Amino acid sequence: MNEPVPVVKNLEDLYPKDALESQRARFEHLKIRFSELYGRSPQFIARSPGRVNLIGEHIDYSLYEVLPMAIAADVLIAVSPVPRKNQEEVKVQVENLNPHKFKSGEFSVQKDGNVEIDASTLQWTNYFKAGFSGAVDLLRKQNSCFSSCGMQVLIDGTVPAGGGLSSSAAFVCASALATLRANGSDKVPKKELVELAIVSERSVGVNSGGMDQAASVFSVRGDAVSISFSPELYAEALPFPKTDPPITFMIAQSFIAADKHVAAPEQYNLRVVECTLAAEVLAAKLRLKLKTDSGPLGSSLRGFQNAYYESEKADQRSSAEEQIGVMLSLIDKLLDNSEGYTREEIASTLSMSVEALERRFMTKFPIRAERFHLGLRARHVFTEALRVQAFKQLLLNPPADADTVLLPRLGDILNESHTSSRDVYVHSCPEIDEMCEIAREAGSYGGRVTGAGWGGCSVHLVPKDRVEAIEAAWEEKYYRRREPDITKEKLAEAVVVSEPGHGSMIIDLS
Ligand code: NG1
Ligand code: MG
Repeated sequence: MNEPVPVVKNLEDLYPKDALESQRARFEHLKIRFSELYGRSPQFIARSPGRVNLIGEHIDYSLYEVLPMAIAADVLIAVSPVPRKNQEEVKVQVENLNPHKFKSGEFSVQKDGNVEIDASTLQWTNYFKAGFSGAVDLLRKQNSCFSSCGMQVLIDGTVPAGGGLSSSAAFVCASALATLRANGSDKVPKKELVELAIVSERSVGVNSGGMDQAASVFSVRGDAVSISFSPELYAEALPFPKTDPPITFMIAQSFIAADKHVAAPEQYNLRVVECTLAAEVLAAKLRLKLKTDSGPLGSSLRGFQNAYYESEKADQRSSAEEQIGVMLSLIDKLLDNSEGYTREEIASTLSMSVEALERRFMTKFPIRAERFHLGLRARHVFTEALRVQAFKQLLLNPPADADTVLLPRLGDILNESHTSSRDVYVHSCPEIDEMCEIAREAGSYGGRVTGAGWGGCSVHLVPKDRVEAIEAAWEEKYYRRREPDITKEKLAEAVVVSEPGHGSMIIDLS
């Protein structure tokens, strides 16, 4: 778990056989463009993949376990370090293989490593800067005199942006890894990389949890990964049982852009605030003291569960599932589910002023909402945490009959998760709901919105022999209705059957 990010020379270690040829061509193209741009060859390539979350949606920032897997789509960053001469400031040049979509950028780095990030504007290079700064901070903690070298970088990303597959985390993780390696760290511990990428991404995006960065770094080819956050970050490969028919996931784009910089971030940050306030209100009502934890706002529903089970009120011996069951009965007793709470009501329960409440929970990302649905949001979190456990147990101890027992049960859990996302947490959208319906009618075992939602992607567990039928159903009933002239290429990108891919790596070109 805390082994270093692998350094490889051969692409065979990285991609499945059938993808090797096209990946080789892609790497060659990146190297050639690099030499054309900078007049020298790159020294290495840092790579980090996107992910699809199988189950455990919007519960990472409440510090409950999630089950994602890395996908084949990834971010490659070709790098040539530029040595620092004495005290001069150095430059970092950032170019993208697709310069029309991603305008190049250049920034200078002072000796103290300081880099300015203007998070109020939508610049893709901010994500590079975020990873860069996080890496420099880490190196300065290890050696207070450290100053970064300059860098020339060229980036190629294949994870669709705003599609719920976590292009941002792939980019931040790859940027941080590239910076660490450029500055001589050739053994980058995975856990350190993840922890710094989580904090870095919070400086440019939203108050996110840590699932995406952990999935991008820790994943192992062929397996899902179970990621827990309490008492501390921990990741473990979760192999899929070999079944007949084999477990197959389809990922489908809705082409509704869940743009992190317009409506979605406000919704996302509001959910983080609602969950944190649910924890605070529950604790206040039971006179429990919450410890500061790694939740984005310093406390979490999991922190509440821990505090409850450390108090005399609770039976310490209960299993994880029993404990969450108790949490559900507590919210029924203590939280109102109808209208939601006003700021005044919450502040009064927490014995603070509305100003103090806003200062503590709503300053970093301002929130406009008037009502806060603490009961509903907590209900989703606890039931989803239970669904993750049920899903994981089925993978670890699969019942014998895959076709008639295991796969339909897994599918049911995905469907229940979607219903909760749609009705209780309210982070799906009508288009994704429709895509889930269409897939089920065409024979999927079950499916759900994946990632932050409000657009983006859905994930479906399907019988292998239904893949084409489900694809055809989406094409006819969803994609062509929305966009009659949709191209073959766009359709091919819209739906993928992704094998679980490998996590972050360095490809050494020396
Ligand atoms: P997306 O928007 O799919 O990358 C976001 C968060 C995750 C998690 C999911 C919902 C970021 C970087 N990531 O993922 O941490 O909370 O939503 O489960 O914002
Ligand atoms: Mg993201």
